[in-house]
Amino acid sequence: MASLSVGIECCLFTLLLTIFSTVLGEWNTKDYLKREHTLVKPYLGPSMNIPLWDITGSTMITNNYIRLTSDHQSKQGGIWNSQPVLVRNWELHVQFKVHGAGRTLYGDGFSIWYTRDRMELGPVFGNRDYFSGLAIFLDTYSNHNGPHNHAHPYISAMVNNGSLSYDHDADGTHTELSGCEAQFRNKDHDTHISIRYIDGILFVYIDIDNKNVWKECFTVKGVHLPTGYYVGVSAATGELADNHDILSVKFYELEAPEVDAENFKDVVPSADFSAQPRDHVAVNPSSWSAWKIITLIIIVIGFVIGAFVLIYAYQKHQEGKRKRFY
Ligand SMILES: [Ca+2]
Repeated sequence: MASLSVGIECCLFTLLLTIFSTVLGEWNTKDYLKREHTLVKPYLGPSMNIPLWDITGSTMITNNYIRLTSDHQSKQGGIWNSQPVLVRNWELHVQFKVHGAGRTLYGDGFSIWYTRDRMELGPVFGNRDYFSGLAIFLDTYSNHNGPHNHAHPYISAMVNNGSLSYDHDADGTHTELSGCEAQFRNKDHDTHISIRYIDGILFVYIDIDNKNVWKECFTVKGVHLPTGYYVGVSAATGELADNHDILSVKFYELEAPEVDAENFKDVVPSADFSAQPRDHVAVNPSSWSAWKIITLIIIVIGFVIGAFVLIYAYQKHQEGKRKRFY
């Protein structure tokens, strides 16, 4: 009877602990909203600019949204936080609206950045190529009819140390870490994306179905990013166009008690795994253990065959002996 009650107490304690930590976890997320990396209404400060954020290119500020590009051809626009991110683990919520007159033809999309450089217009969704850091692309237009087997709009991640070029003609297929299809365009309701980077794992969630819940887009382990980079959002139109509007950017610091963020300032952006094999040959430690296993199997098979041959030879020898006796 005593052990039963101890068991129940133990279960209750675990249950309470779980509930407590869950509730505490949610509180923490809310408590650690970092104002210096956050963009919410009203956008404009007293001096008629956005405190701690800079705009570039075609970007327009209204009372209700930041328009990176309007629904016109050949536009590039961006908005960049001026404060480097000094926390190791974080979560970014971006509320956006992509919409336009095009029914079947529209583009090109926008991108959320965590990069070393900022405020440089360029060919990668309105930002520079050969960037250093992380990009989350929300690509609305499929540029090629080639080997990728997903529809658009398509959300994907790319990590770059400054040496890779984003290949528009291939929709970044060769450099993407992972991705998911997401019909986020021309919605009457709010559309959100969440980018969570915690202990080297990148989680991307979307809330685009007006259900007010996060749905997993993809998760990638082994993503290495330094601290000290900048958050930005940029967009571009080409021959095809769309309005690319940002309604809010909310930055949350996630707890990392044992880690000193200072230790991560010199990390070179890289990713252990990618969706497609890249041109360079990656060192894969698991292939060595695979070879070891194959060698071991060959040795075992060799021994077994050898044993059978010996037994067979021994039996033949015995038979020969017996024949001599008859
Ligand atoms: Ca594209």
